[in-house]
Amino acid sequence: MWSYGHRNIQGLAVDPATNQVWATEHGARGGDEVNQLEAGENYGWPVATHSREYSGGLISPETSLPGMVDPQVIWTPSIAPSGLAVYRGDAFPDWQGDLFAGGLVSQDIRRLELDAAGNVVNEVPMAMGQRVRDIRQGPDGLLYVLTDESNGQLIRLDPL
Ligand SMILES: [Ca+2]
Repeated sequence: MWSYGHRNIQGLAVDPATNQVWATEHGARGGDEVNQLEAGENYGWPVATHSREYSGGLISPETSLPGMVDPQVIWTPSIAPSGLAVYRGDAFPDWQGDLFAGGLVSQDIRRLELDAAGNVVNEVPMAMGQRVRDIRQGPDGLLYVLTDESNGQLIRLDPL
């Protein structure tokens, strides 16, 4: 076991430039998370969480506890994160090192900007109008998005 206290990891990506591992996970009602994963750490579930039961009841009164790692991003209401990518291509210089998280319920992609220390400092939604199942960087440095509708699509993001 490498890390624990996860509820339901849906996106997992390694930054090839830093070897930092990132993961997105679903809460129940609210409390979806982006976590910066380190070996041996506890990420809190189910004793430290911003999520509630689907009925609305408390899962835990604690949102943060000593010895456990807080999420870098909390999504309440849930976006239902899916695939995750760390962008290290040449096609979008402004997005170098950013994280891209698909959203099933939010029907968008969340672009997460990091500071020099590697912490998430800004979030920019990119509306897709469809449930986003996965996002990956292609060998051409472009971004490819899979959608999840009955008429699902593979969409390539090109620079303007
Ligand atoms: Ca957590």
